[in-house]
Amino acid sequence: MHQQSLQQIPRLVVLISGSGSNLQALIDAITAGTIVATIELVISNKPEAMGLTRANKAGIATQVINHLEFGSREAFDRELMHAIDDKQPELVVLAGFMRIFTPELTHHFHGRMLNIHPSLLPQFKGTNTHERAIEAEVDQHGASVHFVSSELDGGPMVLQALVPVEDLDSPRVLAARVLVQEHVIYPIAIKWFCEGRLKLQNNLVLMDGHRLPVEGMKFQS
Ligand code: NHR
Ligand code: GAR
Repeated sequence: MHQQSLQQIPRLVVLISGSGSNLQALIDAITAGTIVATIELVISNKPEAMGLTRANKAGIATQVINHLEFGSREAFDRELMHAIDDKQPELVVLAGFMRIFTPELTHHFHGRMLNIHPSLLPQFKGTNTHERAIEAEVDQHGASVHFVSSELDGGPMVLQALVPVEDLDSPRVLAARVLVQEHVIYPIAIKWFCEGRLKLQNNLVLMDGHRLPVEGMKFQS
């Protein structure tokens, strides 16, 4: 029997900074019934983020916590933690969120915060991943879903999508090709978490009770 029939419907809080197309993919999966969960709140650190409009259209509560209004990362993170904790979510979803967290926040949400990063980690941590992948002339690029830890883009790996780099790719074209795959794998990983199939235990990723390889599962469409 699925966990969902035994327990409450999982509550999610989603953090964004921009377009929110990964948020949209999640909203669509919930609307379609593929994922059984509720998005309790969408938080953006940027007041102008397009993702806020997407949330509003879907009838989801939104909140802006503008990092520019805080004197330190610690103060920003404390406000963020309070806003998230207020909703008591089972899972916090980073969907194009662009502010690095303090260890205090990552420890607080250990095992219940997922991120999608636009590269095949551990390659190309940080920003401008598509430019750097083209510059490095790699054949394979992609996206990675991982649990968030205090090590930037270094937390335990869940699922990776492989995307080919073509000869004449610009960063924009490559980013768009990767984004299509992000919209496939992120809802899958979130679904697994919501069903209680995906867990972090003793800093190891467990899927249906089995340990995953360190590079996570591979997804190729
Ligand atoms: N925080 C921690 N501690 N660990 C992670 O793994 C995190 C994290 C916060 C965000 C997302 C990550 C990504 O997927 C993420 C993972 C922002 C930056 C960054 O350099 C890097 C990685 C990620 C998010 N941010 C700059 C900063 O000073 C600001 C850049 C900007 O505003 O454009 O915070 O890529
Ligand atoms: C996505 O490609 C996501 O992987 C990346 O930003 C884009 C957000 O798109 N995330 C990061 O770079 C995190 N630092 P979206 O707002 O349309 O979901």
